[in-house]
Amino acid sequence: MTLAKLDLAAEVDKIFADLGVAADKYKGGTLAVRSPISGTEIGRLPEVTAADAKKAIDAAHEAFLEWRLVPAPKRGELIRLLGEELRSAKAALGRLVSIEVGKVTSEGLGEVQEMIDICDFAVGLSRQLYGLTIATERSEHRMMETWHPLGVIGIISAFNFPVAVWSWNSALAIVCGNSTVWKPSEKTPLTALATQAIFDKALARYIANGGSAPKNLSTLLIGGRDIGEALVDHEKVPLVSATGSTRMGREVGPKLAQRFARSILELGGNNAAIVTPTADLDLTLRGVAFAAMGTAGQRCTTLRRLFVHDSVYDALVPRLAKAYQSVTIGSPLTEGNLVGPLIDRQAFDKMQAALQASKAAGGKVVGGERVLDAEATDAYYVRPAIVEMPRQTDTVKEETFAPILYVMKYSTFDEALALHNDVPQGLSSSIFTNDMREAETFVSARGSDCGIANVNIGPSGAEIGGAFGGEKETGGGRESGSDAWRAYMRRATNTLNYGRTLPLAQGVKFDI
Ligand code: UN1
Repeated sequence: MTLAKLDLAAEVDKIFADLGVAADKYKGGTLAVRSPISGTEIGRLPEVTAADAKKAIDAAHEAFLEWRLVPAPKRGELIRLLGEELRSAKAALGRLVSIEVGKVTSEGLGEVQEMIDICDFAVGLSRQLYGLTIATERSEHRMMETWHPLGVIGIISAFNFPVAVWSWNSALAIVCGNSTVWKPSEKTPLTALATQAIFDKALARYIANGGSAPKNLSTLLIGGRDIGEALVDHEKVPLVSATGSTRMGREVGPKLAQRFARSILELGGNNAAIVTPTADLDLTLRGVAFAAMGTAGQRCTTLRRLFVHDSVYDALVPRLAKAYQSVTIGSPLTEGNLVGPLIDRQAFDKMQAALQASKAAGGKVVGGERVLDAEATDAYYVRPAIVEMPRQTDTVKEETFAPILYVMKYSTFDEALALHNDVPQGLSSSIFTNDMREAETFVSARGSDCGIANVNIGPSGAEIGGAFGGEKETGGGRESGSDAWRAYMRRATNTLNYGRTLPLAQGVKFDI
């Protein structure tokens, strides 16, 4: 069957019917959604206005005032149920991710697994929101710190991880005692709607089991840019976690700072890997192939720059180019395909422009051409491109959200490190080496300047247990594991005097 003839709208109907979502939630509205698999319309969602958004944020604030009083382990119980609901909906939601974003089946399912994983993490965390007890300089005093819920957490997410990023933020925010308001990408509102329905099921079970939770604990707002602005501008939103382009971050960051609100920014990446003389080339080949071509090059963590040592260049790069020519491209719903479509025409145009610019700068391009256009004129499948570059040009230093891997030669390790860090972005990075000195240097203070630095695995596909995020133009935010939860709480330092005298700190005297 040709791509254009796939009845994806019918599949969407079936998924929503199973999740109990009424058709008027995703049909007959103004926001049209197309599946990148076929380019055909699969939904038309009603949108809210900025005024509705403001009211919804006020209501979320009311929810916060109640939810913060529920003990954290009880809040964890809600997220435990969310994890259970996600487990039962994994196949359906994973399929919907594939239909709406174009991810191949295992990656669509993997995205839902990432949601389940963060729920498990957050459940444990709900009993571990620890503060310190600190030695005081005064006798019969005690000093400690306490972590309190923060307020309404705004979540602005991107198309490429349409639901996992919501869960990283929401699972933590909710166990931390906050309410959340979510503005998903306009390209992927259907998966957001499905996720909200799954959350609502968990909430209904939590309440049926005797749990207490306010209305409007988790709110989904479907709409355009003005909804994001409402979140950024609303005084009752103390933290906005925003994933997207550096351009978006440059607008959102200063606006939040202006009103002293916090931000977690997850912006562009321009991730690189260094392949050294001692690298295991079979492993490198597989690591590079997944990191550069997986998700059709549309992860923030996608591998975009490869620095290969002179001595292994000819042993690796032709093999890699061959893998680029033989990788299976096609419907992500067909088992065995590894590369699905780009999200839309704009992504395709940007990819072509970057390839043109790299050619003009002396790049040698393999791949990059559009394929399967005869089967679906409105879908944009491309052969991933591998581009041998004479040097790291301005085009290479930009993030193009498409499967383009720029390959460059190096001769000394220090030169490779310098090139590696010489870009504005700082999300993820890798080194392929069996030389302990190189590996350790790469992850040391003078090595990779990124938030994520790996050895002998590619830069993409991080687990949720670590903190996720990056430096420089990537925005500095951290989400997911480790102590990223602290961003969703406010810290109070408490000093308690259980004596009968009033010694002042620093030996100050004030006797009246
Ligand atoms: C993103 O691309 O926005 O590390 C997030 C990874 C995934 C998350 C990517 N776990 O590639």
